[in-house]
Amino acid sequence: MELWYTEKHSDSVNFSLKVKEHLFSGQSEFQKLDVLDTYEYGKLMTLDGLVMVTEKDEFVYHDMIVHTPMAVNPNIKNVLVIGGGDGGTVRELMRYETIEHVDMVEIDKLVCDAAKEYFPTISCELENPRVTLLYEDGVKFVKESPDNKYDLIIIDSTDPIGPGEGLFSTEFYTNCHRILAEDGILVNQNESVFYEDTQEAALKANSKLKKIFPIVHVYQANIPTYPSGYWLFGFASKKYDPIKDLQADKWNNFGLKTKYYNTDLHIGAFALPSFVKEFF
Ligand code: AG3
Repeated sequence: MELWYTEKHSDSVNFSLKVKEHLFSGQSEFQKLDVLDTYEYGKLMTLDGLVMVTEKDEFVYHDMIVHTPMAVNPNIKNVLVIGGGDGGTVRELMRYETIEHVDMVEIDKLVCDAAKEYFPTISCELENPRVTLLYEDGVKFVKESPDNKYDLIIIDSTDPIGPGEGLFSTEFYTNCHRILAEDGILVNQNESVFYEDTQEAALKANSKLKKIFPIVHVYQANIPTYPSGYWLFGFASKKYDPIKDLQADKWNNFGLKTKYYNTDLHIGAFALPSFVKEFF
């Protein structure tokens, strides 16, 4: 007998992985969480049945969501991560000795607990003393944060359904803008435009950001386990252009060994295919 996991990527497209073992299933007050061990992608975490991270391709997402803004402003010291309960974003941030503090606001403690238990290579920096982990609603947290507090905000969210919905709202982005420093950068996971199911979310997030920030761009990465594999991130800033202000030499001087990100790829990631350009 074979066991397969399937995520519906559209009404007529399924994505399936052959499963070795179903390791964990839990229900929090917010969502259902499962951990599966798969043949090709190693361990995989799903929330409400949708892939969040796999051991094999998480490096793409976490490299792109962290190193891209860090190479534009290598002086970033104070960071806010919204979501990101698996710990991958914090792990990459902690590689910079220059980062003084990270507040991570994850609504669901179960995500962190499962990550610590089943994904030690991803969650390994969650207990770092430079990280304050808060189990709170990110929407409420940004509403109550003081002005100009953070140099960088990373929105490491789920899709805009269930607990992630408010993290795609105008009110949330407006508060993010207010609590960012004058040279602050916001980066979000911006869904995909390939299938209609995620396209609307991708376009809405971008148009809302454009109404609030003077500089807004999307950039791309290949993440095989997300719908279509063609995934977008949003880059919004009050001051920095992601290409003109790229500090390649400074970033390369950090000497970080990265499996996906590099400063040549940084420039390429903002060069969008023609069909994508038409959307933005
Ligand atoms: N955040 C989830 C990205 C969206 C995936 N969507 C889907 N599979 N339908 C990933 C969190 C990684 N730290």
